[in-house]
Amino acid sequence: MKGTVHYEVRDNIALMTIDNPPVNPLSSGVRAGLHEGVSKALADSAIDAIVLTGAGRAFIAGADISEFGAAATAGPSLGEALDMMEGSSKPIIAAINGTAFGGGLEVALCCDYRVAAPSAPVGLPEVKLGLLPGAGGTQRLPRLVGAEKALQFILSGDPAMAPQAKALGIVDEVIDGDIVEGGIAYAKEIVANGSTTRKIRNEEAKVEADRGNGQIFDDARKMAAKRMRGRFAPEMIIQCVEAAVNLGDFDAGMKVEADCFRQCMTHPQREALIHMFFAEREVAKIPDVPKDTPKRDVKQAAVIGCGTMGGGIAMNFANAGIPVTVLEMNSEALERGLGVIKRNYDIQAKRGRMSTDAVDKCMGLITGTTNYGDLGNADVIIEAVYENMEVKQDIFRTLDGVAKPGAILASNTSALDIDKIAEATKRPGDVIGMHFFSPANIMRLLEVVRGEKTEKDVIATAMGLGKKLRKIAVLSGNAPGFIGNRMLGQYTRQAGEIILQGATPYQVDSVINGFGMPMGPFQMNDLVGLDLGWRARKLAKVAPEDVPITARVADKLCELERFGQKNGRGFYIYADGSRVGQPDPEVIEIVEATSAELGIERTEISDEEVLKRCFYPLINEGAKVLEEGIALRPCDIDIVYLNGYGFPEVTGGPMFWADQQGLDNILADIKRFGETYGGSAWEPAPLLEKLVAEGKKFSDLQ
Ligand code: 3H9
Repeated sequence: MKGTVHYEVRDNIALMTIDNPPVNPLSSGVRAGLHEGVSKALADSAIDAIVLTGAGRAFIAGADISEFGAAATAGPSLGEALDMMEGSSKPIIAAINGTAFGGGLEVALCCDYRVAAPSAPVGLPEVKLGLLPGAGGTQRLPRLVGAEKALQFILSGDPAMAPQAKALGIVDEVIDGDIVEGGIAYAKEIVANGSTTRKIRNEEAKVEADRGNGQIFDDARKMAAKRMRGRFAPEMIIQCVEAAVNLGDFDAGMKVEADCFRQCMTHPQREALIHMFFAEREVAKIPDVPKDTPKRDVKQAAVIGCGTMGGGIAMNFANAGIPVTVLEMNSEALERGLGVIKRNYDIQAKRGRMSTDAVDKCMGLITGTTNYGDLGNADVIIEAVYENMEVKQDIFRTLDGVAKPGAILASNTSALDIDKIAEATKRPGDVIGMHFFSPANIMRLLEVVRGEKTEKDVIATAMGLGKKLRKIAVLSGNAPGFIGNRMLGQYTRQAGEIILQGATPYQVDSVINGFGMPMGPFQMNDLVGLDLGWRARKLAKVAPEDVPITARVADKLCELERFGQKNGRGFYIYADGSRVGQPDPEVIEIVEATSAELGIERTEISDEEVLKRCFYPLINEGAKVLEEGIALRPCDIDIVYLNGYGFPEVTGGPMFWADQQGLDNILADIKRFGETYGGSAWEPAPLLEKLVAEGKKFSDLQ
């Protein structure tokens, strides 16, 4: 059995301490320990009250989610342990020492009283895992705080710190100092005052007051539709709280909760979201760079280039309290870049996301320069100039001359060879890729790219720095496009082909939006700017017949000065500076004319085919990326796609989604499309074929 509950007696008080490191989830041993401890205390006439607390940094982190989907475990269920607690004739006091989440808070709600350390967060985050509080939380919380507040609390899934939880009515007392001593003192006071117990299940006043008030639930449904579009759990939560309010019978409400919880547990969204929870933690683990690998100190940073990316990266450092110097080629560019940073901060302040003091503090941490000599004290220098190998090599050659020994030299390249960049220096071990995603101050993903000679402590430092900058860092091998952009190439190429074969850009975008991506490929093209590729091709004097067919439509749009969102016209029309584009019949004419020029016959393409043709080559490429060791595990790819490309969270990422579709089905479709359309996109990855032959999934590789 996993985990335990220690039992000791202090002055007629039974002290039960949950011990299941590191965060005390309710594993089998904890459930058994709770059941056993409470029955022991009840059977001992010398015990007046029970204090329940957690060892280490958490009270209880919730149900043990690693047990979900596994074989049933031995010992009492959580329900049985909670019934025993709620049936106790002796008062039980939860002394919440740290995190009380999910089932952990529900345990506390089965206690008669709750006291908490000021720094303890309490919350019901189940919704984030596609679940609902299934241990009575949906029935007890409305009885404690009313339906409206309970719904807000459960639907947001966000924690409240103990003082805020007290204001809400969830916690009875916030205790400074030793929480166990405080809890015991509180218990003695209860005993001295007549040992009154207080069972939330019997408190009806708040739910009675809400009965018949349908507005509360209408509002909750509106909010869920707006903020959690496509999510299954929120409606289940609302139905449970409705039952708590309207049924007027605690046990009947518990039955509704049990039924809704079961529906969530068997829903694919739950599996996907729990996969994401573990994946986020897994990506930090690098087999040959163990957790105890020493890290270099990063007290001062520098960024080369103060354009959109460089400015965003500098903001990340300032936000994390790390002083940063930004270097530009000349004072005009520098002033412009610093001006953009200030404007971005001002917008955040205006939206109430930052105080003006915080803006001043961040701006105070950013220094501009045009002189490489000023970078000598930086512990990490990130180059963020445009994608050109010679320019980058020049910069790294210069950095080699000015950076202090041991400084980490990073490139923000999104696709170029890190080893080639490193060759420009005499210290390739200190060179690494740190690929931020635009807008760099907002997007969570950081691809850390390991060169052939990158030192392990440099990798450990870059991964740790990602965490400090509040990013989620994923390690990638050094190959063109790394993980994300390499796979994306297949997706965008397919989208380009599909519109020449019969679909419209608007059909493709609508299918991809319907799948849950915030942007379809053509909306994305418009955002990035169609002119980037067009200008590059002009500069390189690419002959018209050599322009890839998938770029022909975009190039024609550019010839008509339709560059995308930046000038209000691209694949879409953006009226009056709106960021939401409207379809334009002229674009469809251009697409049709291009098909005709290329001799491609247009036929109707179903939405189902559009979806498969966009994502299956991306997944196939993902299998190649895994095979080549560019990504460590399938879950690393899932994290990249969720945090860098807007892949919908409820799918669990492309590789997890592929497993759910069935790899055999995907392989069969890839072969079928290959026969119809040909091209390298449809050459099945050997790993995909191997997994299908062995009846395995990507998740079997973890
Ligand atoms: C629930 O309670 C359902 C009930 O309503 C109904 C039941 C019938 N289980 O995040 P960290 C592991 S649903 C198993 O790095 P931190 C985690 O994987 C649950 N394992 O630390 C990691 O393992 P490893 C509702 C768990 O200090 C290690 O602990 N509860 C669980 O940054 C350290 O985690 C939640 O949703 C768990 N519940 O953050 C809370 N939690 O070292 C989920 C953590 O091998 N947990 N682990 O990689 C969290 O939000 C954060 O982990 C927490 C600690 C804030 C607790």
